[in-house]
Amino acid sequence: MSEGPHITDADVDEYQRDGATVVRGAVSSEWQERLAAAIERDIAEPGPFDHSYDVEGGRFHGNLRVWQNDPDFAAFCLDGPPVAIARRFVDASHLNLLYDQLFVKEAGANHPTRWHNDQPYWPVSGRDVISIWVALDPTTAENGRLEFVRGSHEWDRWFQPESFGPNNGASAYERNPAYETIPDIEADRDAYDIVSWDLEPGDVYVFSAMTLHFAAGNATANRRRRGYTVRYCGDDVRYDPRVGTSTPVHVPGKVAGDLLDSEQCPVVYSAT
Ligand SMILES: O=C(O)CCC(=O)C(=O)O
Repeated sequence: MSEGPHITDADVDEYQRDGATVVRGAVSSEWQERLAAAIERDIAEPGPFDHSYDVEGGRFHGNLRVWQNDPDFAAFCLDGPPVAIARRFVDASHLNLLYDQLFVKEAGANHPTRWHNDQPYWPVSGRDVISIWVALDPTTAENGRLEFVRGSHEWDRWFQPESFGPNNGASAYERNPAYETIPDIEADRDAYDIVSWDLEPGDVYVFSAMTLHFAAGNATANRRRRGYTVRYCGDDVRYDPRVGTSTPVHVPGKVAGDLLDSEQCPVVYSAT
């Protein structure tokens, strides 16, 4: 495993308390170059879970499980910096890769990533589910930095998944009666404790799967915003294919209560 970036106890405390934090300089320029090239390969010839769309002004390139289609994404997810980062933030004797995902907002793709928390979309239960979002470009309010509702990972509120594309709100997800409709956070921002950070290339956001987050559209004329997220699960996580979860993340052959260990969700760290 590659040696990880410097992460302090205060960073870990912030993640545990607020549900989100930032690690500066987490991904070397060599890794950034490999990821940038892999992103261009996926844009030119997308893997099977492509969920890209055009909005007025620009294109959004989204895809997931891209590590299964490209050796550089695979090396990054299985043995690269995010494994060391996840190990530092999650107290785990066993870590599985859940999946990875591309979020490329080209200049002018001025469409927000709606407020949501991730875990309602995913067929997993447990608390130790962590995402590491890698910036490949300077990421600011103008081109769609991520924003988080501080502490929302502790609310235990499961919001109904909705689609993210231009048909925002028209759900591609089955409705789960146990989930609630998400409030209109954007219309009432002052009511929430929203935190955000600008990132430089190689910086990462680290956030819990239950933390509410959002990203504005890319309102710039000439700055891309390439984000690449890798997601891991720790000891307490089990397979839980609830109604409303995202089909591409389902693991064939698994039933509720199973460990995730599989070709799709490989073990990236084990203490034993
Ligand atoms: O990059 C974005 O716009 C959204 C990212 C996101 O929602 C995630 O990584 O879970």
